[in-house]
Amino acid sequence: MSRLLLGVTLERICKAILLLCLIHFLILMILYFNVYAQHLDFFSRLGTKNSTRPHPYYNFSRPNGTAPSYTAPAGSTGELLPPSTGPESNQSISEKPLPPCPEDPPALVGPMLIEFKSAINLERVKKENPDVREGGKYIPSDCKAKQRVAIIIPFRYREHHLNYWLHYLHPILRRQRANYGIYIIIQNGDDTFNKGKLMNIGFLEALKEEPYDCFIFSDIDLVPMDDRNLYRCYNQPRHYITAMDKFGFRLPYVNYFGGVTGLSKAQFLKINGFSNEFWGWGGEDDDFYSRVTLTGMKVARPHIQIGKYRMIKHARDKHNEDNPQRFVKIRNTKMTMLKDGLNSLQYQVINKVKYPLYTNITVDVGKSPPMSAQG
Ligand code: UD2
Ligand code: MN
Repeated sequence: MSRLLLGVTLERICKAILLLCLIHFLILMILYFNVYAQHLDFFSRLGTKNSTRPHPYYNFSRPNGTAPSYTAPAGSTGELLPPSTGPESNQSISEKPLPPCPEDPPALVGPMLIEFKSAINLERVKKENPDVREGGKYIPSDCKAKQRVAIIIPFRYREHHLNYWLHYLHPILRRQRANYGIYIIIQNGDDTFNKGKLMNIGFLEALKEEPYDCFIFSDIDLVPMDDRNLYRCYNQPRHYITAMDKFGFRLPYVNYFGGVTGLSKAQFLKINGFSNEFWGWGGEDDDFYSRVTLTGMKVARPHIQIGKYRMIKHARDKHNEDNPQRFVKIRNTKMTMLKDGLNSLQYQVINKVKYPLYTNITVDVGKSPPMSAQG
């Protein structure tokens, strides 16, 4: 009897152990499948992430340059890649070759409304052009511009005009995908203004900063009315103005070369720059035109629909009176141009300040010689 009892007890213990083993096995199986399922989920999520959400610098990391174009977030102008924010993005941009900027930039809008009545706030202009760097420099981040363009502006006491110029020109130049820098060359003191000298100084000083290929010399009071008027240099010196409101949307004479002109570095060197000897208003632009034609070059202009300009109305400035010597001087360009220009330029830089939207260079150009010595 006691043996039978012992046998039954042993059998129960064995069953209990078996049951425990079974339960243990089941628990292990459940745990195992749970963990495996999580892994599956993790990998599947990883896979989905990779295929639907591009890496922030995805555009730059494709080897064959066929990256899908960046779509700007709603509400933005849709024209630019986001500005670089840190070393990582800079590195990504600089390491990968960018495609060349298009000949016809797609963001251009064509004819624009230009007016000089609204008040301009430069802080707002800066906010609206966040990718313009210190000193008024801009480099397109989504393509490589063929030319580096220095814009040289002769200046004294025209802050009001400068604000309009910056307000209109920065967005235009950015849409044009230009790689550019803005140089405001200020004549120090109240002596007679010398625009030609300021242009020559701008050329040399800009070249000290960057290896510019193209130089655009612009009055501060001139704004293009169509952004298809590309601020670039061509195989001939360029006059960007084909029609101006000041002249009833015509030009005063066919050889007129004032206002906004552009020459490559080689073209400007070939003509020995501007004359340094035109003190006061007038003539330096006609002399400049003669330099171009006397060296066998021709001036080209854009189509009349594209080359329209507005000039801010203004009175003649003090210390920039008519230069009575100009008529004699412009007859002698052929004789004077080889010894009067970049190769005879004398000046001193008084200071250079880099503002967010432009670089200011204040210079001493010397004094005009007495009238009797000017002939
Ligand atoms: C015409 C020409 C200009 C030049 C000038 C004669 C046009 C559109 N432009 O302009 O290129 O040939 O005649 O010298 O026809 N400036 C100052 N402060 C001054 C004086 C001049 O900043 O006190 C600068 C400023 O950039 C100005 C430029 O020099 O836009 C030309 O002077 P202007 O505007 O008085 O001459 P304007 O309009 O007759
Ligand atoms: Mn003017």
